[in-house]
Amino acid sequence: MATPLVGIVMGSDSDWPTMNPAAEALDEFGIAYEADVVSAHRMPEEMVRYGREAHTRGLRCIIAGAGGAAHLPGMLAALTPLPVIGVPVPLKYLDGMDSLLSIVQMPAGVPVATVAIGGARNAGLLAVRILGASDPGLIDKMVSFQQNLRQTALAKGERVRE
Ligand code: RP5
Repeated sequence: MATPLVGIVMGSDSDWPTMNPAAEALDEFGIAYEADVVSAHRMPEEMVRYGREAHTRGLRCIIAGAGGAAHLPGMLAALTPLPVIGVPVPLKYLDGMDSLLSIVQMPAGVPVATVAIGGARNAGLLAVRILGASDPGLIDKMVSFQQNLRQTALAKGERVRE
C-alpha cells in the first residue's frame, strides 16, 4: 500500500456520501489517500492529534468536510501547515448555507480553500492540482483531463445544434 498523500476527513460517517466523490477523483488520478471520521466537536482530542501529525505522516493535503456548525476544516487549518480544502456538507436544514458560512469565513492567516456546497469532486481535483505543482506526471494527467472536459463540452454543443 502506498503512503497516503491526501487525508479525507469528515465530521461524521453520515458525511461520506457527500465526500466520496473526492475519493473517486483521487482514484482517477492514482493518488493514495486515507479517509477518516474526525469530529471537531465529538472527538476534539483526536482532531488536534490529526491536525498536528498529518504532515509528519507524509500527508501533503487535507480535504475536510463537515455539515452544520462545520468547524472541522478551519480547526485543522489552524493546526496543520498543510493546505486544507473545505467541503461544506449540506444537511436537512438551511441547504448547506450554514456549512458554507462556517467554513469560508476564515480569519486572515489561516486559509481554507473552500469549494461549493457538496463540491467534494472539485475538492479532490484541487488536491490533484496542488500535488501536481511538484509532480510533472500528475500535471500531464491533469492536462489530459482538461482536454477531455473540453471535448465533452464541445460534443454537447454539437448535440444542441443538431
Ligand atoms: C457534523 O454534524 C457532521 O459533519 C455532520 O455533517 C453533522 C451530522 O452528524 P451526524 O449527527 O449525522 O453524526 O458535525
